[in-house]
Amino acid sequence: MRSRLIYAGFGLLAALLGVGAGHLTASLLNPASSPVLAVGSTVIDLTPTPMKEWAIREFGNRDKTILVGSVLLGVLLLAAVAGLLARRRLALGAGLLLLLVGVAAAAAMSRPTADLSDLLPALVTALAGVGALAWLDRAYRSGRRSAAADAEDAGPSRRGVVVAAAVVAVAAAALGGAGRVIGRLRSRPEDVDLPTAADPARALPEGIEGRVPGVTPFRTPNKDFYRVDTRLDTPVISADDWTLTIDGDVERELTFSFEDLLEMPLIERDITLTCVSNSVGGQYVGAARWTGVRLTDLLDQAGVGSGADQILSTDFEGMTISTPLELATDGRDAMVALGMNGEGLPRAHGFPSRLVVPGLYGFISATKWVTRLTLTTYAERSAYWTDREWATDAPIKLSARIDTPNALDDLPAGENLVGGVAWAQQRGGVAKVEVRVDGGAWQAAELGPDGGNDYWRQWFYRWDAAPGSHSLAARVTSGDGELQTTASAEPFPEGSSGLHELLVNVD
Ligand SMILES: Nc1nc2c(c(=O)[nH]1)N[C@H]1C(S)=C(S)[C@@H](COP(=O)(O)O)O[C@H]1N2
Ligand SMILES: [Mo]
Repeated sequence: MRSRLIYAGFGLLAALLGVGAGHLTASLLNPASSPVLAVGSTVIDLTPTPMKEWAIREFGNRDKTILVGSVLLGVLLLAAVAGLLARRRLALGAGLLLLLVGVAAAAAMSRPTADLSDLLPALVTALAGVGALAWLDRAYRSGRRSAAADAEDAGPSRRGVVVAAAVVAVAAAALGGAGRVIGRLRSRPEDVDLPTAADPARALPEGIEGRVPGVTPFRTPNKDFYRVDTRLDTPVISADDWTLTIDGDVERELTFSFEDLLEMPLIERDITLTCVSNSVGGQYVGAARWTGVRLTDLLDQAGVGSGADQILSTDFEGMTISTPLELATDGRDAMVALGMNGEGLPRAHGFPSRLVVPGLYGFISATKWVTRLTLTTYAERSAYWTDREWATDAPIKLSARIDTPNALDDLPAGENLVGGVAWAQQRGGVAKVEVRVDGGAWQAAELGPDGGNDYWRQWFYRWDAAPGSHSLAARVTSGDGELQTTASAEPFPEGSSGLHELLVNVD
């Protein structure tokens, strides 16, 4: 019994060492080829849409941590089994470990831009894992032999096993830790000197977050901006190697370098981005100042043919997003963005360059790490989320969110500030926000400053609260006169709707 436990532990340690060594190798070469991340990414691609939606709903921003954690847990369970097999015959246990690494290698190689060097992390994982298992097994067996030879004194030899196990554990932790540090260092943002925009934005007025505690800041700092994409790593792309190609149904196929784009006239705009997976009251929305080249400036140079109805954008690794050509070129401030809040794009948000199209959910417009814009038709080409049954035409639905108080808060009786943000991009912006208490009459809230029609607006309402339990709801009316619908819808397939409503207690 005890030797079984010990061998299961050997399997675990060997796997941890392998994963740590593989992760370190990948962090030096290509983060996406890390065995655990490669398996995780494949799982993301293969997961059916309803399950993905469920995970995003249940786990929110932690969905990826939970996915990677589950993959790791699965690997460790199987590694324990490999340890048990090694107790019978080392070759059996090593065989199972190699099988696991083989799956990871296949996952890493199945990525569209994979090359042979992406096999290296798996190779290192295999060597480290099997090597550690063999070494632990030898330490155990030689301990057993010397214990049998000298039954009086099994101490030192048992110590041999403990030392070997400790060495492997420390090495695994050190390698994994080094991999993380290197990964973080490499994904530091590159310095970009953004030229002054030829067409700058107005100065953004000061928000009301200082006066109304709990209200979301008027501008989202880059480090707090929500992140949604299909990746588990943060791509490290050098601006010097990067190019953007415009092809498909165009008169001239064009390719721009990062420098080329920086030399073109830049526009600067305040735009609120929203994810289609945002549930009512959710956090997948953020507001930033974007700097970039107007999309139509680039398309006009290329000369768009008359047949196209779709811009199919492709990221550096072949992930695709489709945008309705007509909407992207109808005069709105769609851009190939190079800057976010006065800096180059953070790597997590698309460095060197991404698309930003006001008024469309990110999944049909906001391609990060974009390298290609192909003018084509919906009949001819489909994109990642279209293939997963999401809508192709998805304007952002207008919505009001209550940031403060929080649901189930205990509030003092008397005046309380209810506040939040509301958005109605490409619908004339936010003209009115109203608050309803306990299903009563809608009351006008006070609005924060105006950041433009594509930007969200803060709001607050002075509520004279009586003791008891109360429900609060908010709704927005756009500058175009559209009132937010009460009809509730799930994010799939074209965005959530309904009122953000919550319960609070007043003492
Ligand atoms: N290359 C790439 N771009 C992408 C995605 C992606 O998965 N891959 N996700 C899109 C989605 S669904 C949204 S909502 C926005 C989010 O942008 P952010 O992470 O900068 O907030 O990016 C879009 N661009
Ligand atoms: Mo999204």
